[in-house]
Amino acid sequence: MKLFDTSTATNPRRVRIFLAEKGLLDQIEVIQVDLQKGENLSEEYKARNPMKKVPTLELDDGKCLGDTMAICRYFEESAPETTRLLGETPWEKAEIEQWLRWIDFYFMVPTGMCFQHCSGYFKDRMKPIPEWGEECRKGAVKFMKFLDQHLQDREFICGDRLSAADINAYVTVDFNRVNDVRIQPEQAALKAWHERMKGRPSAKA
Ligand SMILES: N[C@@H](CCC(=O)N[C@@H](CS)C(=O)NCC(=O)O)C(=O)O
Repeated sequence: MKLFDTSTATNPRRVRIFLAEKGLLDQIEVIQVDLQKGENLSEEYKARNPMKKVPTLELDDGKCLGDTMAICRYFEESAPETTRLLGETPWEKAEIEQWLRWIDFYFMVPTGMCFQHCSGYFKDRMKPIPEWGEECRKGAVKFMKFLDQHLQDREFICGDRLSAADINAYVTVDFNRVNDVRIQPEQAALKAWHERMKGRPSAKA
């Protein structure tokens, strides 16, 4: 299996950490895609992922998945003996799904939009609107406050063990450094959770 990855990008990092937690990362061939050079825009890449984004997973039979959580779901289902990261009971699965969607819509999207519209990183392929980027920055700041409150007296975002919600939120908090959105000194619960996540071997993936 091949994972088309960009080591500095947020979405592929979610997959790498997810696979590392399951002990599956070393079974995958990782292929770097240079986004700034536009390698993801080539016809060859587009044939694998029509959205022209990373990550993409290519199975040994040539089938491709071009979405982070679809890739994670594939491994959750195809390797049931590994650590469950998307829940086991109906409640756990639903609660994790809720958080994954909250994190995507209210944290990851504003974070990505702030980066794209304020930095102009993709100005060769989109028109940056810095005012919109600034609005999105506020969304990321607000979600980090919300996370800090949620994590008072909790070790993990959902239930009492690690889930993909922790992984996705952790990766997004980390990426916010490029937007100069940081954990505030008074956000002790968020900081402690971030330190715990950073201390896991998977965080290096
Ligand atoms: N919903 C997609 C989003 C993937 C995505 O936006 N990836 C970014 C990197 S983090 C990308 O490939 N950007 C390249 C571009 O927009 O040209 C997923 O979760 O897989």
